[in-house]
Amino acid sequence: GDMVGEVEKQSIMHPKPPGLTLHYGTAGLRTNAKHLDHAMFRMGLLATLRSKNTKATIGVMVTASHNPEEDNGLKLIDPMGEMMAPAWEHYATQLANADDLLTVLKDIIEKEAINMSQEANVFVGKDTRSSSARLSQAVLDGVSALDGHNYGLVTTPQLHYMVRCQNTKGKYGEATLDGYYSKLCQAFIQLTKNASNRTDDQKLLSVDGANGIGALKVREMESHLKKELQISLFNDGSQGKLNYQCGADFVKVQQKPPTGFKMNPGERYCSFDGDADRIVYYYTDSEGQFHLLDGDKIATLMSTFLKELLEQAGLNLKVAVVQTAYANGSSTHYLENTMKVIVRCAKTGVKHLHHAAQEFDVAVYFESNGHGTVLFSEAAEEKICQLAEDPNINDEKKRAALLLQNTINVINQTVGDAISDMLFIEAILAIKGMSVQQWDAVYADLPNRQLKVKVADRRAIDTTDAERRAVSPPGMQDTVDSLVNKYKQARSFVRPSGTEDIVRVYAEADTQESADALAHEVSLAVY
Ligand code: 16G
Ligand code: ZN
Repeated sequence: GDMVGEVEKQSIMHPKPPGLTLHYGTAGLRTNAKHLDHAMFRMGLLATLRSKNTKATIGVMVTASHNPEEDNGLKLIDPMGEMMAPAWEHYATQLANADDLLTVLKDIIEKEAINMSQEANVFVGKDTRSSSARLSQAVLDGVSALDGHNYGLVTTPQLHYMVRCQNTKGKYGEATLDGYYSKLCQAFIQLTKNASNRTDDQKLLSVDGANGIGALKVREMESHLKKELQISLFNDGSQGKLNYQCGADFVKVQQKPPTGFKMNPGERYCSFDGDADRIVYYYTDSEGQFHLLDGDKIATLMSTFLKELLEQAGLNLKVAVVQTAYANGSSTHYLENTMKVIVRCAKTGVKHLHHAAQEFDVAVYFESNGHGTVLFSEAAEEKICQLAEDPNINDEKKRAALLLQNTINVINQTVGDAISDMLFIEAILAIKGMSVQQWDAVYADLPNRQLKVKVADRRAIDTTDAERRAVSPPGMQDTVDSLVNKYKQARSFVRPSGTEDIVRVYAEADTQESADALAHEVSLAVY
């Protein structure tokens, strides 16, 4: 059809650098922004095809998340706001690397039997990187959609949200930023009405915006919060560099506050990453000791809150928590044995957790690094709404049902969302009258250590059991097992990184010395 002819002309403006190979992986495409123009144009083409193929709106987000400012990248968003189906990731890689673009394009059209006269609709968004304006224009050049929409600056989860709203005809909300803020903030305000004796101090929260898009969007949202949450914004992009010495990844990896942060003992702090799909909390105690509340602590807080409400509401809905192998053993133990919720382990990467979570009535999923959200099945949502409207129930049930209903509305179910997670966490702490120290004290993290190991070929390592055990090279897992047996409360695993050319080693044990020693010994056993 027309599109192919158009592509021939346009692609001359977006030449592929010779010898460059890109890979569309767990985090989409990501590399130095200098090398991405052709890939952006081509992903605009792919989004158009995906839209015709699904007969729905598709999203394209230009961002490299927590990577340095010099990098950029892109992710495609499927109709319900989830990440693009794995089957199409392969097309993305093929298209990004094709020397003969038209042939690959025609191949995809044929294989997927795409009706080229079908309308396309693509939403495009970008983060605050200096290269994002130029690269999102390249995407738009590739989008030959009749009804494309350029959202400009948005967080990654905001674009996921817009796509879902658009494809569910308003059932999920309005596909505008104002619609997003209204839905989340109204739910937040309703939730906090259930917090008795909330003091002004408890309404204060310090947010590290990683000098990125999250900071901008928190500012935009502020008036919707009606002072029920009073945010002090740091690293708002006015001075510092994106993700540099700040942000969720820095805080999690370094186990310390963003550089230059003056922390007051006992106060709550949180950090977003560069595209605001990750969040971690932290505080210092009266001795000046730093405490991190990561994705595991967040999942515990959320799942406990939900389980208690479902019990109060008398609803027979099961709560599950989906984690990865990196989840601290104490969190898994607490969830299984004290909270008695179902715990599942999924492979690293948000799409795997999201997929596993879809099996349950109510599922909280989080990676330790702070990416996560809550999913409610359609049936669960229906039961909750029915109960909330039932005139014949007692006050306790009514309160629980209404809280659950507002919880559904405060959550962005399409993907982990720092802003939405923050509002939900703040609401839980307010309703429970819980301080950040009390939240932290729910369980104590086991000391742990992560190491990177350089090997000749990381693909020689194959894993099973959600990456917790290696099946090759032969004998390696046996060695790891015998090392683990030397220590108390110990656990260790080895997996090839999906984002770097290295192998990652994780170890935990009863003391930091033991965890360090175990990680070291296991890293020597990797080959
Ligand atoms: C990607 C994933 C992140 C995961 C990380 C692991 C998404 C959006 N991002 O950044 O969730 O934690 O990869 O990296 O899925 P690794 O394979 O190098 O350990
Ligand atoms: Zn991110």
